[in-house]
Amino acid sequence: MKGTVHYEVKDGVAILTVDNPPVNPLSDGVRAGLVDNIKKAEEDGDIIGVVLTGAGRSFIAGADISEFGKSPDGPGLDEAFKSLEFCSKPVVAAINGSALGGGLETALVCNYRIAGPAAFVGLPEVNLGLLPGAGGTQRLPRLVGPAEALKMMLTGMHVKAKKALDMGIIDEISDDLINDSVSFIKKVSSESKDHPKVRDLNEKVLEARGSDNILLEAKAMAAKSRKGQFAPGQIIKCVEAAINLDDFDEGMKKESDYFIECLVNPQREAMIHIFFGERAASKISDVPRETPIKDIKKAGIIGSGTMGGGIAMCFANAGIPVHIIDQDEDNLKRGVSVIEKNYQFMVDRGRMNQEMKEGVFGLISSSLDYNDVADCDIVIEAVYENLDLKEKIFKTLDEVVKDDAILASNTSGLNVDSIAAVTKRPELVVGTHFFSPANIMRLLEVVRGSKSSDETLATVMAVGKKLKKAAVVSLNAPGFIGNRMLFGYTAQANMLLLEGALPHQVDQALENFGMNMGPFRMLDLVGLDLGWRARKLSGAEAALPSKIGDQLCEQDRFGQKNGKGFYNYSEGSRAPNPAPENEEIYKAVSAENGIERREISDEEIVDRCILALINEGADIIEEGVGQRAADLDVVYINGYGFPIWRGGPMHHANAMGMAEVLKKLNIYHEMTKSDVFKPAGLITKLAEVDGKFGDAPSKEERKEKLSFSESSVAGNL
Ligand code: 3H9
Repeated sequence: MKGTVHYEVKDGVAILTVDNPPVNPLSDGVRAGLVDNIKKAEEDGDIIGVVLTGAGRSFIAGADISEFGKSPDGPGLDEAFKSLEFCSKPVVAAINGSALGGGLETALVCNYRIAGPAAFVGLPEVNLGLLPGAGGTQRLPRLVGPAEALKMMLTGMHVKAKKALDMGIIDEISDDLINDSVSFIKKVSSESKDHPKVRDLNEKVLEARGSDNILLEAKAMAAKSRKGQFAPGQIIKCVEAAINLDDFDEGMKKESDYFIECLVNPQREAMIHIFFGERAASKISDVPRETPIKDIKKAGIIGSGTMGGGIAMCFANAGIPVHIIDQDEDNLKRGVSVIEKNYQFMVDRGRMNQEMKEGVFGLISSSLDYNDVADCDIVIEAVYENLDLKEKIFKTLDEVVKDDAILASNTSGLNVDSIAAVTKRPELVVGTHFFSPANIMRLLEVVRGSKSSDETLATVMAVGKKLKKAAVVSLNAPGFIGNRMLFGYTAQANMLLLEGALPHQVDQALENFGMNMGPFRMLDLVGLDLGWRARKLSGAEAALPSKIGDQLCEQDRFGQKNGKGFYNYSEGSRAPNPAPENEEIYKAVSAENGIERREISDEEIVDRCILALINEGADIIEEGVGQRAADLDVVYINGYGFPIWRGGPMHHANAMGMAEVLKKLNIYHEMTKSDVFKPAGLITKLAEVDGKFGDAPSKEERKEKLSFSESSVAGNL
């Protein structure tokens, strides 16, 4: 059994400590421990009450996520919660750290809640495709009111102790949690035999009865921020039951039914795959866990443009002082004022207060002198993509920055080894590919140079975690992971346009599939002219998929930046309007290239674009450029708008079944004759054995992969 609950007695109070490192989930051993120890406290006539707390930095991080989809051993949560809620002696939840999901639900079945100053609470089940299924949807609305409860459950937000106190989720904050909880028990048990139960507090739910506003607002919120997800609707139905049903236990029954529907929905498996995938991605298979990590006390950024400014904000937000260098005073002033405006925007939106803004903005300094980053522990170069310029900067940094500092390049595709080679410390050089806007996008591709040391990699992964990024390692190979996959996806979108589809049809089909933004809206946002200008300079001919984009540029249609591209944009608006005037261009380019336009179904659009991602992803895994299939899913969800509820492209392939993936690839290969659909070796192998991406390779295969990856990277560059 996993986890346990310790029992000790202090001044006649039983102290129950949940111990299931590192975050104390409610695994089978914990549930059994709760039932046994509450019984023990009940049976001991000298015990006047119970304090429930957690060992280490967490109170209880929720149900054990790894148990979902299996048949768990030991007593269920229901039994453990009943023993707490109906204990004849008062029970205080002494919340020492995170009380999330089933953890907060545990605290809600206790009579009282006292929190340490660093504690935080939340019901983040929605992020796992679930709803709070241990009474959270029925008890939290009773405590804080249905509107606040819905906000917490639909966002999954963490609420710090101070705010939780203001909201009424906890009763007190204490610096001396256990002693104060014991004194609290002594006080309340001497005053009364009756102790409050959240299930009996009906006032706030009754107030909401008879008005639909709260539920309608929640539905609007879910439709906007959780498009395509199943759990939010279920959560709202649970709260509706809490508001409208007189009997608490009937509400609990509804919650249980709706929870089971979430549990068996494929979205739950997909989202839990990403939860564990993000955590697995932070571990590098051949870098030992005990590798020392450098302490990053100060960071430097070279370049004050959009990327540099965004990265600086990430460090400041994490409480790490950061110094920005630019070579141009006007650029620097502009860059710093953009950062200030971004923070002000957050203040205006109520996302931070003025004092917090001053605190984080105060961590950012700037100058024109490279010597000012000499004492930094990490310096990230974030200038535009030009190898000569980056090499020049790295030579200077190598001279001025202290010898043991890490030097990182925020490149989206340049060769990190070439950049490292100009320094005397290639082992301290890596790529850190942030995504724009860096202060918002969660993805961080960490590019492993051939000489990057274990310590450098482990440190940069730890920095990624501190900056709250989803950090994924890629070998130093063209396009790394994400852009290499994107290439085939956008090429297919463009080919579909050449073959007869229109941009809004392609975008709509992929947005209906769940993509955050269709490919043509994305191309308009990025700008169509980058490749076109480069080709004009070099005289290179556009490849077939780029021909329409280049023709649009010839007509001065560069995308959102000048109000027209694949779509038209009204002044000051980012909303795409159809551009029927482009249709003649599409027809002409198709005809010039001997392509007969035809009706194309939405199914074909989705199949071709998504299969292109999957097929390229399979090669990336087989070459060892990405460590594991789930890493690619983490990349695509956090950097490219793939729907989290489908679990990423590789998980989606697993859900389709590898035989089906192979069948479809063969059909489109035959139809298009394009190598994009020539089934990857890994897919063919997996289809033969009814396997899945992510099936553990044997030791021999892993060894083979690692040595192959080294040669393939060298060959690719
Ligand atoms: C639920 O409660 C459903 C109920 O309503 C109804 C039931 C009927 N279970 O994140 P970290 C592992 S659903 C199992 O790196 P941090 C994690 O995989 C649950 N394992 O640490 C990792 O393992 P490894 C609702 C868990 O300090 C290790 O712990 N609760 C669980 O950055 C460390 O995790 C949530 O959604 C778990 N519940 O952050 C909370 N939680 O070392 C989910 C973590 O092998 N958890 N692990 O890679 C979190 O948000 C963060 O882990 C937390 C700590 C903030 C607690």
